Amino acid sequence: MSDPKIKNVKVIFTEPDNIRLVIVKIETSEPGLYGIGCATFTQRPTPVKAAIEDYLAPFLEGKSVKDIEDIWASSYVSSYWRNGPVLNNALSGIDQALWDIKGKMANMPVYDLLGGRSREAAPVYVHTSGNTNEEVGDQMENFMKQGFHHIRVQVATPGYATYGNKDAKTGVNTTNNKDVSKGPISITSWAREYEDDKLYAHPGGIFEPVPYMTSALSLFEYIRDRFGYGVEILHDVHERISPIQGVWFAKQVEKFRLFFLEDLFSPEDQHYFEMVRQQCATPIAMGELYSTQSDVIPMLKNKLIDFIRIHISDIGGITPARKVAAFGELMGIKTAWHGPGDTSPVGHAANLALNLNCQNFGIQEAALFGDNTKKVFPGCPKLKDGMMWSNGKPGLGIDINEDLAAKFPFKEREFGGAWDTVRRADGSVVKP
Ligand code: GCO
Ligand code: MG
Repeated sequence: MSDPKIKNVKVIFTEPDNIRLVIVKIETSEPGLYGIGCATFTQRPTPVKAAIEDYLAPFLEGKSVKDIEDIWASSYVSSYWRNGPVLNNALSGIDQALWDIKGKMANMPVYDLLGGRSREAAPVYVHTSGNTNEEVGDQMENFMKQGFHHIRVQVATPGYATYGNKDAKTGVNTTNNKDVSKGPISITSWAREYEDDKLYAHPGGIFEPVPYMTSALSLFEYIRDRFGYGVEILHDVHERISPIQGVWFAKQVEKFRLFFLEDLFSPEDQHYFEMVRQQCATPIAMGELYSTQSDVIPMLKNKLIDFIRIHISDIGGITPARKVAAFGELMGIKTAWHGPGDTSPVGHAANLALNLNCQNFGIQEAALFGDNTKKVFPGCPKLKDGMMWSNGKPGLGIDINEDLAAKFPFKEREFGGAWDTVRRADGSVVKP
């Protein structure tokens, strides 16, 4: 095999469908041989670009593309202080692009480099959300008709803001609960107005745990009454309730037999999972907020979670993710890599390579990519019959149309596109 060198490392910004994506392209000394990788930290794209262009590119140009392990390890420590979503997304873009190149050089898909497939396609889950239980039920029915068996369900909390329901209008004047038997009346002037013409990663507004838990439990009851217990439902708490409320909620949820309950606690409170384990058998998913491969170790070592929800570019790409997956396999814990719209199609292709290879694959979160996104990324993984399918092409099997990508520059966003602040009725900040 020839020994191509890293000739040029490019960072490509593109926003084909209202989500900012960061892609790394590595061009090699071998004409026509290049690789692409996902470095998408959609809330902070510019520091990722700087970390690559100012530091990793000069550090790597001229090096052989072959030794991904050495490139990963030397880049990881090249900043002395390491980890975190900025440096690890930068590293992930490089890492995934090198795996793409290695697959192309070997003329085989990355999952074959990892040891071949353990399944033909990867089951996925899709998102439903609505202002009423009926609305969520109707969306679910629609997805079930398309063959989806695993469905995430989120519903608005009347009178308050809610995670996962982007339609929920928020802001001071629409947080309109005035009935204290339903929840506290918001007194804060610190919450910002929700403006239709603004692009938000996710609207903020006023969130209250008790009304939220009440509406979520009524949703699960409604869904099980309407569809029975055969279909798999998932729910994301998004770390918004207090630890002890989380313990209580996990017990209430148990009877609805969820496929998994996600982000019940924030990483800062994850020691509470011991309490949940002692009191109920609700399957637990955790990890999208981890920004280093070692964050998950205590959760795997003590069997405190059932599904690893890591956003693989946040820990540095395929190289660390396959090791986390292997550790999970030995502990009987499955993967459920993070994969909403702010994981680029390249990131999904990387997830898919691991999903087809790893014995302990659990489920893959699917994003329904927009038409522009599919055009910018030829080879975007396909969804059919509730599964994500590989096209079997060498490398990650996906490409980027740079000219088209350039036609979708990042749109202006207030505060550079920060996640909007979520507050309690008294004005205090809620983890989003
Ligand atoms: C999920 C996540 C996302 C994140 C988003 C952050 O389970 O898909 O919670 O919705 O909130 O990716 O940008
Ligand atoms: Mg989540």
